[in-house]
Amino acid sequence: MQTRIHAAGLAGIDEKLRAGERLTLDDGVTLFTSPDLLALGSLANREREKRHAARTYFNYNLRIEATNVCVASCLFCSFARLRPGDPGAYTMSLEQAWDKLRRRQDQPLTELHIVNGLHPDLPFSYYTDLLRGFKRIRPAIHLKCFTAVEIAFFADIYGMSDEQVLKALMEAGLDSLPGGGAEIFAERVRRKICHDKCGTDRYLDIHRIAHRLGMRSNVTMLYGHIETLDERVDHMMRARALQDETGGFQAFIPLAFHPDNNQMRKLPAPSATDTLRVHAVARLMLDNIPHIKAFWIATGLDVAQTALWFGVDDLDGTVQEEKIYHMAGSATPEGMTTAQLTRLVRAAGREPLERDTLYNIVNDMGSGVLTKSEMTPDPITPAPAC
Ligand code: V47
Repeated sequence: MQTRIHAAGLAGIDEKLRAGERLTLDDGVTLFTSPDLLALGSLANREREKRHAARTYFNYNLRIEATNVCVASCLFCSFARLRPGDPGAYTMSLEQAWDKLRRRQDQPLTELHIVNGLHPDLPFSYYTDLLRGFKRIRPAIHLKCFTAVEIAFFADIYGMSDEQVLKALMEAGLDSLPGGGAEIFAERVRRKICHDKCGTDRYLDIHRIAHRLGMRSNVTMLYGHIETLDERVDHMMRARALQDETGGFQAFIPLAFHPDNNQMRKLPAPSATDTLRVHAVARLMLDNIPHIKAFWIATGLDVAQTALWFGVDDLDGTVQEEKIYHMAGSATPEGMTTAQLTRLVRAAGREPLERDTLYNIVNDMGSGVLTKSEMTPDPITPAPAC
């Protein structure tokens, strides 16, 4: 492989990685443009195995999208409907939303992942009651809810600061933030594809505040549309810079653009090799974010499985009832069982572990790696390298 890495023009980057040196924007672009996918993959795999050996994480989670009414007009979105009453628009009553969890009492769910459209008419109490109700039904469930874009929207329409919104939601049961809404941080792209929602600085600041308040969060990147390679690497570096400050990001999640039923439908979906490259480059650039997640609903199952050799150590979870990607053309199943995820990981020659949202191991799937130290969550501290 060393010969391949040299032939691919990646010897300098290889040396930097071996020396524990940080990669630059130019290095990231070089990685993207190097023709040898396997050379790139082997570098990313080395970094992945240094952190996680063969371990591959997933969790038992359920999605709830309580409303798709949304005042924003993101060009890539197939899920949102502008006004209540528009064809396909829906808003669940609190009882309807809570029922989604009640009906799964027999399932060992550990996480509820909730994201919504930006609904102009609901009161703030809808969201706090929503969280309180879920905790009443299942006190131990982890509530990973509301993107930074939703937090900014709540602050603006309910006349609160971002911090006040976060504190009020935490008081009602919020445990962490998902990474959605990041899209591409470069202002050029944001202006074109999502001009009327919270900008990059505010997105990052909301995560900064959430980390300061003791929550963990994720960060995503929507790729495969109009962004340049420089803009992809710049996006990763902005996430890396905030992680240097706070240490609160758990996972970086590249999200493959899906073109069905939205205003960018003329663009092709990103290829499998592009998807493998993005995940591999993310592993190499993001030396301080512990996990690189392949969201199998977005990548497809086969590519997610292959990505386990291209820097990825996390497959999200069972992801039952996902809507955003299925409305945009994802052909993946509506959800996976832990047995199916386990088989998929083992078939790739990796070691499956069921985790909770904070990466405590809840089921070692028979591998015998469950130890007390792995069950203790890491405290949040600034972590320049992991
Ligand atoms: O922000 C919307 C993306 C995101 C499309 O934190 C699209 O664990 C592709 O954030 N094609 C929401 N992508 C999903 C999300 C997420 C997913 C998995 C795990 C986590 C986590 C968060 O979905 C949006 C947007 O970037 N999106 N429409 C589309 N047509």
